[in-house]
Amino acid sequence: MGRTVWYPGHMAKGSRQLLALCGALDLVLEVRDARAPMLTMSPVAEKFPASLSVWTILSKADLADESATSKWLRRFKELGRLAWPLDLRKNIPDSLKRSIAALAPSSSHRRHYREARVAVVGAPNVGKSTFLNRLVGRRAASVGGIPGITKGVSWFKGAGCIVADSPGILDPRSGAEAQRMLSWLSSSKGQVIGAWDDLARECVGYLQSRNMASNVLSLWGVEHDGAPSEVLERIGRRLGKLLPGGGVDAAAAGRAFIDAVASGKLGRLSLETPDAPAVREVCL
Ligand SMILES: Nc1nc2c(ncn2[C@@H]2O[C@H](COP(=O)(O)OP(=O)(O)OP(=O)(O)O)[C@@H](O)[C@H]2O)c(=O)[nH]1
Ligand SMILES: [Mg+2]
Repeated sequence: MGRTVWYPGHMAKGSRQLLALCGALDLVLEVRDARAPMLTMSPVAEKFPASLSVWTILSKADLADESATSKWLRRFKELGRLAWPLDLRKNIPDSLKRSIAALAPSSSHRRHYREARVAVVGAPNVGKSTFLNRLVGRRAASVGGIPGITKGVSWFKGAGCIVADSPGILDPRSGAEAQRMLSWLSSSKGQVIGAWDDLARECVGYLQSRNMASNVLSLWGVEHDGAPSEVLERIGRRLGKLLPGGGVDAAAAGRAFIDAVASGKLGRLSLETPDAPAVREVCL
């Protein structure tokens, strides 16, 4: 895999802004993608002081493998961390809204403001702004299918709290492999490092290595065995992604495959489970 690591300027700025305001926060809501809770861990949340509570939202649970999500919930529980798996296309549970609305500002903040201050943080495109909109009950923050929609920290009035949206921040230590895996979970309209066919071949290879390729490709009736380039060739033929001479248009096939993986067209899929070796060793 390529070595280029993508770290746009707004991430460094967003990270600085969040760290500067952490002294004024009463709660952090960290949004992670339920399909890859380790890969999408926020590098900012771990820099906050241990005294600041962090609750985890496992977004896009509608796209994740249900048994993998149950395992993640057990793992979070073992670690004493609160976590909610949510399909943010729907309303969030009233119990979660009530728990947030019931928060009071910590004693050191009470002199300055009456309502609790909450920040929504997380990796790019995990659904932070969608979650914030659910929390405040209106389309307050911009949402989009590609990473990098939110560029800075902004505050919104919620029910019983003030909520900050923040830009998606990648872990600068995560490396190109982890970043490329994250693009398997985003829309194919997004920016990727390298070519779509390379990305798709890597994704096929990863799914094969985790025994997930047959599940994913059976829906298209594509044989999952063999070298990833052969599998991509079969995908291209199956989808009719052909060049004028009749050969497969590997880039178009790759893009269609990634889009189908990301959007759930090939069924529910989790890239990570707590019992499988982590792509990246990070602590929960
Ligand atoms: N299927 C599904 N899609 C979701 C869910 N949550 C968010 N999305 C979609 O994911 C995409 C990204 O959502 P945003 O809320 O913009 O994500 P973000 O984390 O704010 O992204 P940035 O600001 O770019 O870092 C949008 O297309 C949302 O509609 C979910 O639970 N399920
Ligand atoms: Mg956003």
